[in-house]
Amino acid sequence: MGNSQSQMAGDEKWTLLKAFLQTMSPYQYLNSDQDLTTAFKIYESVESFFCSWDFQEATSQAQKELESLETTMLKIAVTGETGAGKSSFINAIRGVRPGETRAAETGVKETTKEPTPYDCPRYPNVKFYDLPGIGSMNFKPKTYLTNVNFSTYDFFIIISSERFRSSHADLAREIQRMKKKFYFVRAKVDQDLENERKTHGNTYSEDDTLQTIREDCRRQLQVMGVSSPKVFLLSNWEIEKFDFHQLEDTLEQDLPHLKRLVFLLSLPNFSEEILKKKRAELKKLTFLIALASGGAGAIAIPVPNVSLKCNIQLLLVSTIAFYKHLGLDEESLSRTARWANLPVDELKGVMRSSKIEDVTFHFIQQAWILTAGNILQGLIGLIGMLVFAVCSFIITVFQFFQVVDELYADALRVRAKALGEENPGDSSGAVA
Ligand SMILES: Nc1nc2c(ncn2[C@@H]2O[C@H](COP(=O)(O)OP(=O)(O)OP(=O)(O)O)[C@@H](O)[C@H]2O)c(=O)[nH]1
Ligand SMILES: [Mg+2]
Repeated sequence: MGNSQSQMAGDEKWTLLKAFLQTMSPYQYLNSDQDLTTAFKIYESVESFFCSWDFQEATSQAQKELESLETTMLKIAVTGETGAGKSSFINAIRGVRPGETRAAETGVKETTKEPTPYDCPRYPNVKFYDLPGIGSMNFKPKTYLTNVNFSTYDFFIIISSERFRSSHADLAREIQRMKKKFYFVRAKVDQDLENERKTHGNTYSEDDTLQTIREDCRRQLQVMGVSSPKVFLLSNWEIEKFDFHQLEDTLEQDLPHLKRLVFLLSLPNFSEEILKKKRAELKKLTFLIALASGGAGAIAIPVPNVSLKCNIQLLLVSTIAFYKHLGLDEESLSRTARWANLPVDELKGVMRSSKIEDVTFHFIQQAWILTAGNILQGLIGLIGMLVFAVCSFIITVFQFFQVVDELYADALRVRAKALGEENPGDSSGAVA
């Protein structure tokens, strides 16, 4: 089988693949041209991978990549002056409300004296470290950074509020000198705006005030020798406003591949943008899972007339993980329900996917056989030309694409319900 595949000319393969994917579109597993193009490209590279390498080699590489995703750690240090809003920020970015069990303690008197790690509820491998306040008198950035063990962190977020202080720039410069990245956050801008409004009455402009603060922070950092500072203005009380999501985007984009993914998956599902990004990343992950599922642990699946193999256990674990990533597992739903002050059953009531407790080995196997049936039916005439391993791979990809789309639509419905938006059931229309 492998030989006939490798002998096929490039154009012929392309035509076969196109025909194959076009057969798929009536099943609506692919949602957009972009999905199709991505699928084409990935299929091509996977196919050449299968042809030029040992299949076991390909699957074990995919398995290793999935394992490293499980073990990738991300440590984010949050520092800044005492009382600036560091702990409040750590709660806000993790989607945790003050007073919850996992919340960082906040308050008007100095509360954080030791670096304290806070896990992300959905992803314990992502930790925010609440560092002690830097104070402003005789601040020695070098000693401070040594004391907090600076080298263990992936990057720093410096939180300031009210006005710029030289200690901020001293710290930023020292972080850069130690070859680490930092992001400068001006918190409590809600308060700044309120003060400006009271002072200037009718002549007050929110945009102008924000621009002035932003420029002032940037200029002062640069004057004190900090190069290309990234400055974000935000309120820990109103994360939908100002630069909160821009900061999340920037952190995500600046991280290397696996850390980027774990950071994104750790973010709460408050914004539709985050959910959309998660959906795209989970679809990409699908290709890895499909590749890995053909290796160790793969069992014969009873599909009529074809000998296909798949590691259903891996698909089961991955499907359950996808519920978690999209906030649809029992624990996440309970947290969202507490956050929204709603009975958890009301959130579950808007979901249309299978209940997580029904997702069993048997359930996944049946779903796989069903997808295989649909796909193979459309492939009569072509099937003989495909490597069986590639067939199993494609079936898994399409099954998971469907799972991701269904769970994404549910995540939108749950989000809408939790935010009190009307007709949450209609949110599925947003799936593009
Ligand atoms: N208006 C407003 N108040 C905030 C914001 N962030 C924090 N606060 C308030 O500022 C005070 C200090 O916040 P914390 O988050 O405890 O500050 P901290 O930097 O962790 O303080 P220490 O741990 O003592 O160094 C608290 O009363 C918060 O409620 C914000 O964005 N806007
Ligand atoms: Mg604190």
